[in-house]
Amino acid sequence: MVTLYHWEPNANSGKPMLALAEKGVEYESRYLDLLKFDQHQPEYLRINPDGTIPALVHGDRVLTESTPMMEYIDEAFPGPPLRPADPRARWRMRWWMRFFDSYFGPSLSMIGWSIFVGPSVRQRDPAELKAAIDRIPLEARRIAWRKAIYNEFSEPELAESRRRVAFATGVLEAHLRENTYICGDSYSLGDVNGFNLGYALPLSQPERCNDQKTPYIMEWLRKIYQRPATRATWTKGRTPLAARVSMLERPGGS
Ligand SMILES: N[C@@H](CCC(=O)N[C@@H](CS)C(=O)NCC(=O)O)C(=O)O
Repeated sequence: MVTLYHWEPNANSGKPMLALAEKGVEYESRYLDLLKFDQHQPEYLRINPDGTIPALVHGDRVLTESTPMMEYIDEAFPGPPLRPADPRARWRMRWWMRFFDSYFGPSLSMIGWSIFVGPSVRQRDPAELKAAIDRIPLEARRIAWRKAIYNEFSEPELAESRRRVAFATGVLEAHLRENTYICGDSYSLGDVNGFNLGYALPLSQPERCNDQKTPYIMEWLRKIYQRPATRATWTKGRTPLAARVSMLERPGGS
């Protein structure tokens, strides 16, 4: 009844994976290997013509866009609520999800594509890579792939992404100094969203995100990693990306 097409528990794919796990919804997991361009194959384009992941199929409905998809999951299935009932708290959750998706996430993603995605595929046959790029349906994704594969992210744009990551990390730390979770006391989709993009910050940005400079972010990440749904979801990863989560293990496992 529920099928999720996803890549690693990471950035966008991890959002519905973790939301479904928190709700206790069983789903058929269809892993698409982004590095093998599975998302641009005709079988998947019949599900999502944009060729981006994730996509959720629930009965005869196909849902795309990971953040509204999480809200659909919370609304459509029984299980613990993942959105606060109070209007202001819900506004705050959505404020943060917007900030994560439109500001923090794209900057981290550019850095990740330049240091992980590009180098992971670059050595393949050039003609095969060019054909793979030409098959990508969305222009914005074609541009991102081209820059990653041919190492064309410019130094000014990478510097701007690093600046934004530094700024966003500071905003998040300040918020978590005053709030246990994104919406205050209750765990919500805002935390699911933030964890997916930020779980590896202590490894990818060690000079900015660490126990001395950002103790509240560190505590928040460790607390979320202790949740059974998070642990179960991160075992579904197949690349070294997901394995990075183990750095959030508390000393002594408590
Ligand atoms: N706004 C979309 C973005 C989806 C997206 O771009 N996902 C990336 C993976 S994190 C993707 O599918 N990339 C495939 C590609 O660029 O070929 C969402 O939140 O679902």
